Amino acid sequence: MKKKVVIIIPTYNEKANIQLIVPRIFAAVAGAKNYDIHVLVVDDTSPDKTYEVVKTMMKDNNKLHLLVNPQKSGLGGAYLKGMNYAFGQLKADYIFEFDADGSHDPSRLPYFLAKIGDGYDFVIGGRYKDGGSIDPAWPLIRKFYSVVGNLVIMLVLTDFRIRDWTSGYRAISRSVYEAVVPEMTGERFSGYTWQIGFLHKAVRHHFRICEVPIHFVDRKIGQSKLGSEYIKNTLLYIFKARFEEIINSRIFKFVVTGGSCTLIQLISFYLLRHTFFASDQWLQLANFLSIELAIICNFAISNAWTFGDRCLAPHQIMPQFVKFNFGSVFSILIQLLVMTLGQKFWGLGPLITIFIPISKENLYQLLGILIGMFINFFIYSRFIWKQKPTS
Ligand SMILES: Nc1nc2c(ncn2[C@@H]2O[C@H](COP(=O)(O)OP(=O)(O)OP(=O)(O)O)[C@@H](O)[C@H]2O)c(=O)[nH]1
Ligand SMILES: [Mg+2]
Repeated sequence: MKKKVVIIIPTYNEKANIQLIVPRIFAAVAGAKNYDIHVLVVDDTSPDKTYEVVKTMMKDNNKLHLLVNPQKSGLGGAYLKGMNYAFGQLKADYIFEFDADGSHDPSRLPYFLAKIGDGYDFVIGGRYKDGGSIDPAWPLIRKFYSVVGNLVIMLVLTDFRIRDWTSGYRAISRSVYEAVVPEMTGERFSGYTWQIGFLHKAVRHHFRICEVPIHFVDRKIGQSKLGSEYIKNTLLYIFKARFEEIINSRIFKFVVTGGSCTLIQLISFYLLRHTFFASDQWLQLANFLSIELAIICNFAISNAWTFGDRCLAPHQIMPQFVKFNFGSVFSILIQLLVMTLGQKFWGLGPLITIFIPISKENLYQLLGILIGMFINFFIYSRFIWKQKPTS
């Protein structure tokens, strides 16, 4: 059966452009026999009455559709409504994002379709891929924004596989739509940030994404709707998204948990050594007790937070805690060993005063903790909070 493809064109004051682009699109895909191709114009009640022109064209083209928004809802708002309509009422398998202004060359459409045929979920028209280009006549400032913008996005999101994050020429499958759109909530996606946000979320869902080279032509008719808020919103989005990713990453949580427990261990050891266990014969016992306290805290925080997604059931807690202690045996032994070696070769005694007097034993302890930490991460993630088998 033929796959249904809906090419969504958001328009705002594109009366002259829309008349030219629609026939060019249908001509370009006339040979694509495996696809049933439709065009959906999403117009925000343009003052120039773009929608009237579309209505007239629809009279002799039953594959041309129109959605009119009573209010201007921005590029993202238009695409959201367009996608809901295309995948809903029109029952599309794929949609395209496509500009009305002639910047996107319809003759590239078959290349996108070929990639869809190869099983890709997301095909981007890439201007910076080998064979792609931007319009040499583009004002320098626009080139700068586009090139530097893409570079900043790649750096902040630390993803260099995609070269053109801001391209508005794209093919998107139903499965991407179903996974990504529920996450596209909030005011910040109503404008041009839609493009970056949508692609970023698709990347993080591990969809199959590729780029086909395109030549980007500057618009000849009408005005650009790109505003300065685009830069501000984009920067806000990428930094916030990356920050959220980092603080939600397991390695970050592991480091914070480890850091807090290290602090608990250092403080409790210090307090023990300055109170009940001041005598040097109690050195290793104080060391051991502070290690055990840190282990208990580590277990509790890890279970609730670091490995919270694999949180243990109540009946598993005790046995796993015992296992956790056994798992920490290497770390405990290393810490006791470092302390013993330190005492043997460099002795005990004062070292430095940073607000409070620090002794050599505190340094040995810290060293032991750091070495033990590396071993712990490996053991915890392999044996205690094992990844649940995927069904
Ligand atoms: N429905 C709707 N369409 C919009 C809106 N803003 C822009 N568009 C359309 O989105 C497409 C891209 O907008 P452009 O202004 O060309 O933006 P651009 O291509 O990034 O910028 P230029 O290269 O300067 O043209 C065009 O077809 C516009 O008519 C909007 O608020 N609502
Ligand atoms: Mg444009």
